[in-house]
Amino acid sequence: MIVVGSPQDGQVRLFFGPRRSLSFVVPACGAALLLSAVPSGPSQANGAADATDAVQPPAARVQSAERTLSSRPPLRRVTISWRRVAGGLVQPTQVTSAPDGRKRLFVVEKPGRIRLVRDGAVAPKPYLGMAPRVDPAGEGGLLSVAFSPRFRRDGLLFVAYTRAADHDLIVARLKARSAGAQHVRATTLRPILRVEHSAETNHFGGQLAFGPNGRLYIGTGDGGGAGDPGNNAGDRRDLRGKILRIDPFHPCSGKRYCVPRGNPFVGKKGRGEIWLMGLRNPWRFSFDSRTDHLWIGDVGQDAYEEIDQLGPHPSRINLGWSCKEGRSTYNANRCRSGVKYVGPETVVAHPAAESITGGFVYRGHRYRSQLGGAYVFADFITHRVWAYRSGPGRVLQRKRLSGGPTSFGVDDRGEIYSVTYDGGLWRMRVTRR
Ligand SMILES: [Ca+2]
Repeated sequence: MIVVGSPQDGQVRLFFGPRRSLSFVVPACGAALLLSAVPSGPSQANGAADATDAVQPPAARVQSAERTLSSRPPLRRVTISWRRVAGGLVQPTQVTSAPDGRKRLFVVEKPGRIRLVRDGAVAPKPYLGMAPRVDPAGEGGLLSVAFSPRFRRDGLLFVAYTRAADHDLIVARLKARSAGAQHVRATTLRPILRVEHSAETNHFGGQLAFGPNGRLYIGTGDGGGAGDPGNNAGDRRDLRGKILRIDPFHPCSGKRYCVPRGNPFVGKKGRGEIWLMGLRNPWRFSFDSRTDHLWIGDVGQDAYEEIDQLGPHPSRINLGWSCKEGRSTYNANRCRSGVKYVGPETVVAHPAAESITGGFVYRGHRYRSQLGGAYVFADFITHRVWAYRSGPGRVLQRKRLSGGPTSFGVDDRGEIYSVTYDGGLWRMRVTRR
């Protein structure tokens, strides 16, 4: 998310700081741009349109999920703005809801808390407090929560965090006493999966989301540094630089989860948990609630920020890194003959974007006629926001959301929210021009 290269390589590195700001910046390739990375006040948020548009067209191979686009107004006639719902959150990394109809939002805070928001009010007592277990160094911390699809009945939720001992990435299960509880005790936490990540404090990935068939999908970064020095993303024996897929509700073979039989490396050489490989730092992915397509924002290295779209049953599972960055060859030594690398849905070239924050396909009701089926995403550093449609009706636009959008989420009704690193929670609004 936050790292763009590394100082060892004479590139740029940004760290999350202990306070609600970026702690330092080492400009190497664009100081003017980096100045915009410093979170600023909410007054600038409902931003002005940008003049240019560097997003590239989608790869021809991608089948559009949107077949009725031409009947919808072009996105260029639509304006997205952001209404501040709450502030004072501490380095929020995610906003989400639980499938329980209670109209609550949950905001994950990087230092190790989850806050409960209802009707714009942040509950003073955290929903979950687990800071002693978390190492918030670098890009680490408490990075995601996902509620069980049967949360109403089982009260189970899952978190991803970097653990205090060695900042390895941990996926753990917790149990609420009841679905309506205002607080979940950290003592109910049970780690279920560990991903080695002790060498570096960047590129953790760390997103959780339930997808089709109630499987838990887990995004992992390539292990950090720059250029994937260990070639982890391309290694099918390594859990880093992947989207993993597990069944976290049943134990198997001495583990607290099972590997679904449909995963590509089951019965083959490679880790059975792997669903997709060849990712650098999947910083926020989501499923289209209508089509089950998986949309991934994969943070780029030097040149391209990437959006990937995959159907529910992708037959090719290597997204390219570190052979490819976007559609370009990044490191030819990492490219293997016989491997079919799946190209991105679209890319945004630097410096229009520097650290992509993947979003959601809009399936809410309120703005359905204007924005239905469009993918909304942003850039953490440049603060630009895009709405995107693939296929013949593809149109793009940019609006800024200042403060550093780290994540998007949807409420019970499918309306889109964002959290910004300066502590803001925002609700998306759409108007016709
Ligand atoms: Ca890629």
